[in-house]
Amino acid sequence: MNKIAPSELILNPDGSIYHLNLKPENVAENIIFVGDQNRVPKVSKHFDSIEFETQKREFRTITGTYKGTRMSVISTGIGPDNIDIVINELDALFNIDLNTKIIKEKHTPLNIVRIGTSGSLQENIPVDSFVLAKFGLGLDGMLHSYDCEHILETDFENAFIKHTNWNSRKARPYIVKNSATLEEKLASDKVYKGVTATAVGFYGPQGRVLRLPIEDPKLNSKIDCFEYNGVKITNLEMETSAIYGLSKLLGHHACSMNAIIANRANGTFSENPYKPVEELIIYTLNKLSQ
Ligand code: R1P
Repeated sequence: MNKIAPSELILNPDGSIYHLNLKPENVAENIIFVGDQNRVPKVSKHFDSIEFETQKREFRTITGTYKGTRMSVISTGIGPDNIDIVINELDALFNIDLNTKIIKEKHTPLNIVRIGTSGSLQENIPVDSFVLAKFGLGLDGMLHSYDCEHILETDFENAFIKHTNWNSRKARPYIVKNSATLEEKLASDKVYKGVTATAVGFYGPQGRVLRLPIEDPKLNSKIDCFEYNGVKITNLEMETSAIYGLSKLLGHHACSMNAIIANRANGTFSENPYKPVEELIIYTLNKLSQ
């Protein structure tokens, strides 16, 4: 059995994992991801009880129970690069023995649900609504660092690349499906379903122009009208594809829930963006605990 070197799986002096500052006993198998560290207590304030809390950099964790179900809520910060850290370290806490640094024989699958904010790309998906991502469309390239071909929706990707005339100097878009089990748990007629596109930045990579011209000013409108087997690209944010990709590769279940706070198609922004986020938190916690 291969022992992982200390330089590859780094622990803090107290034995906790390097960035997340967590030990295995500090985390539940049901995990909620939020981007913003200040959103963590907005989730945990609904818990029946809290057993653990820590923070290092942007990674804040609170673990407790909600209606009797043990849950952890963790802030990931912004972007797919942070997701690489968070998911690898969470997986290590459950599936690698941190003392021997050997991969455990018994695999523990995690349930990972993101509660995020996002911009709608479709006129008919208004601000303050919820979108569940059936697929994550990665425009960020992060997953290509892993051996990942076997989990990708290649025909779907090729159709997207052709439709957008994707510039080959940018990372190849990748598409990964969510967990059908979590989708079934979290869906209802209150929630739109679609494809969540994940960008590697907030401005140029999402088509926003301030002072810099962008590589393809028509990209967002090409994305808007793309359709594959009846599924449209509904919204744009910065984490979902990386969560779906790494979760699938590591044998975990993932589903991303988006509170739509902006509509990029008609230029509107929520009058009170905290309201749909709060409503999505309550909605998701209730669905998860059922
Ligand atoms: C950008 O402002 C951030 O907000 C969105 C994007 O994905 C990105 O992380 O999500 P969160 O509100 O969950 O961070």
